[in-house]
Amino acid sequence: MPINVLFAARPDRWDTYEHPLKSAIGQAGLDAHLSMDIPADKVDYIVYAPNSDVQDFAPFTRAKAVLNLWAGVENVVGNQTLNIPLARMVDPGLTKGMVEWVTGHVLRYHLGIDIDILRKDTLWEPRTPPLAQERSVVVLGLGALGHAVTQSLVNLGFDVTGWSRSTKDIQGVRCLHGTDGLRAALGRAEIAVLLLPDTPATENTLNAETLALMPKGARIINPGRGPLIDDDALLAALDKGHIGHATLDVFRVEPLPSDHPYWAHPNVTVTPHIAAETRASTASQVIAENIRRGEIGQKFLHLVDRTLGY
Ligand code: NDP
Ligand code: OXD
Repeated sequence: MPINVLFAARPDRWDTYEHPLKSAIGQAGLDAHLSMDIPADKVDYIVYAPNSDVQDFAPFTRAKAVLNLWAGVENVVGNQTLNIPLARMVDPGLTKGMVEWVTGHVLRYHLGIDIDILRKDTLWEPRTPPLAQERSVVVLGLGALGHAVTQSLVNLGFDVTGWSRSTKDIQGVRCLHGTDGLRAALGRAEIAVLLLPDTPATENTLNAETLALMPKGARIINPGRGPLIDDDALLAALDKGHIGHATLDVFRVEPLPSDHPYWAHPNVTVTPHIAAETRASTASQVIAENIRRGEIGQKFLHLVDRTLGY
């Protein structure tokens, strides 16, 4: 009997995923039937996007795991009907995309790319851009994405500090943790990158008190999640000039409402949650590997800790 794999995502994602998923599942040596339409009580695995129609997992009585297509699980982790393992997405393609996006924005701030573009009426005042080694960058979150980002920044020569919940040892990175670690990290954050998950413990990591710890003129790049930042506190810090600029890819409400003050703020760049996307070709291999593991009773990769929320 084939393994039944339900593709529970928005219908427009099917065209992107059907072929790569079928091919990865075949290459993993699995006999599987992949479809968007399988009776709930016949489903063995659920390939899942939190914005799909499936919100009640109770009818999936024989399913062995939910395999999330997204890295972030804040919209599914608390689902009371979900009592089977939940794996989040760690996709080499997504990671590459995030590394490129963050590195690009760090370089944009570091080199002053926005500032140095001359108009006809601006003064011709050449300014030597600093070297990366003179720039302190702090990455909050050292998981799949944060870790990879630190490596890219270290390779460019930046002075990199990372902060996470547990202790870490990453070559070339000053690794800090805990409340004191956050204070020390932010104290040196000329540029801060947020790659934390959205959990009760990370909400408002940047608030009035922690923003005040950052050096005057510091820049913030948030591709993590909107709730990591207290928006009113950030706007106040931007208005005072204490925070020099913020590049925000994620928001508490998306799309960002048209009357939100971020749109009009001269020192805020808004991007539409595009920092990194799950790439079907590489992500399909991860999903197929997890189905293979499930079939031979091995532990799933990238399991979410439901108590920690990520
Ligand atoms: P991981 O789960 O691999 O890493 C999360 C990191 O955050 C870990 O280092 C973890 O610490 C740290 N962390 C969690 N809670 C705390 C806490 N309370 N205090 C300090 N550190 C904490 O996630 P990823 O790296 O894969 O992804 C990070 C986030 O990026 C996702 O959750 C998602 O929100 C966002 N994202 C955004 C995208 C976009 O396009 N904008 C695309 C993809 C992801 P420890 O290592 O000790 O566990
Ligand atoms: C994700 C995202 O969590 O795209 O994968 O934000």
